[in-house]
Amino acid sequence: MKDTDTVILKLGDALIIVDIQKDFLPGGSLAVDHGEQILPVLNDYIRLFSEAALPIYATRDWHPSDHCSFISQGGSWPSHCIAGTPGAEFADGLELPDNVNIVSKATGKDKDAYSGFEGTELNSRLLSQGIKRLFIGGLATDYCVLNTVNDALTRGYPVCLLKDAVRAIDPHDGLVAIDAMMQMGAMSITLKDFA
Ligand code: VGL
Ligand code: ZN
Repeated sequence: MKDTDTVILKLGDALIIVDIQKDFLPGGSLAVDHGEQILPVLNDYIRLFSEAALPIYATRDWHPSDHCSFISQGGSWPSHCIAGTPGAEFADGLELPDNVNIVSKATGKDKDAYSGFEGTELNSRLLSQGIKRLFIGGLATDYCVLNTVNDALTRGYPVCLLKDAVRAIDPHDGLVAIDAMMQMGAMSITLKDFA
């Protein structure tokens, strides 16, 4: 975006907050370094969307205790975000509104899903709410944010990546992921771009 442009929120916009769960934050079983730094930024985005009466979605990793992605099952991750456990809860510092739209993903034992669109009703809910453009931030840049953004672009939504509200599991992979999302057509914005 050009220096002189500002983002003006409009009807048809929605905020998608990806996987801000205790297990992905310091102290959690799959903690993203500095993940807590994006909480106040996401809270600012939440306020912007709430004040404009625009919908807010929050995805969550919602795994069974024997999920295929866990090392104990031959997968590559420590156990994390087991449905109904404290680690799967949204972070205490995230100020989600009461009317937040929650999307649970990777809920079956045999399939992982990094994208909020994969195996969920996210797209049909967006369509039924008349959503035309998505603002996406959260954790982790190199996995669930990357895949959610790519799926959104593939489904035809213009996407604004909230660059000041993402953190990566691997910082280098995070930079590569941001490049890939821009290459796919996402626009990178920060809070400063709002009027
Ligand atoms: C995620 C690894 C495993 C994520 C979820 O939310 O980015 N990463 N499960
Ligand atoms: Zn997971």
